[in-house]
Amino acid sequence: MVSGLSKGLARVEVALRWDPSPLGAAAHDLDLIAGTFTADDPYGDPAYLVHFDSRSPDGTIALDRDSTDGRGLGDDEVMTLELDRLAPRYVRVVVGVMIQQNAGRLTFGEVAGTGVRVREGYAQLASDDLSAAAGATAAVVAEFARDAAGNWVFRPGVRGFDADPATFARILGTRPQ
Ligand SMILES: [Ca+2]
Repeated sequence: MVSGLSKGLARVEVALRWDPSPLGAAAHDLDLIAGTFTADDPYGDPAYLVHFDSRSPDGTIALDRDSTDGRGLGDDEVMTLELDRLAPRYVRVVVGVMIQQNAGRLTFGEVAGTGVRVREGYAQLASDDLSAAAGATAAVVAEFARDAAGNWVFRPGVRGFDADPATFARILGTRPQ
């Protein structure tokens, strides 16, 4: 875990992997998505979103690797977040995974080999197989927030949402129950 003496997180990476769908079945397309939140509405509407089709306006959050089917070795989607470069008005960043629902309802429990890792450099902050969200179609997988001193800290935890991608993009910042 992040030490109390830490200067705060600077550059973190969230990596997602999953296995392709069975032969003959529709492709399983999972997407990493990040939402940023400002001090005046930290649990409300995202200030902006970053995903396969949307870039961060200041380039601090980027999707470096994108997949529509989970094929290939290693991580299928990778997002880099340069938290130390975010403007002070941003106080919270939420990273989620959403499953495209192109061929009917598809949950994490029906996608093989799911895994999310959160790293800063060589330090692993979290690793999760998303089994806690087995019945969900989207999930928050990592949250970063500024502490009282303005330093970025990591808040681990996987939280499933029963929402399609468009809905999840709107509500991923809601306060945990
Ligand atoms: Ca994808």
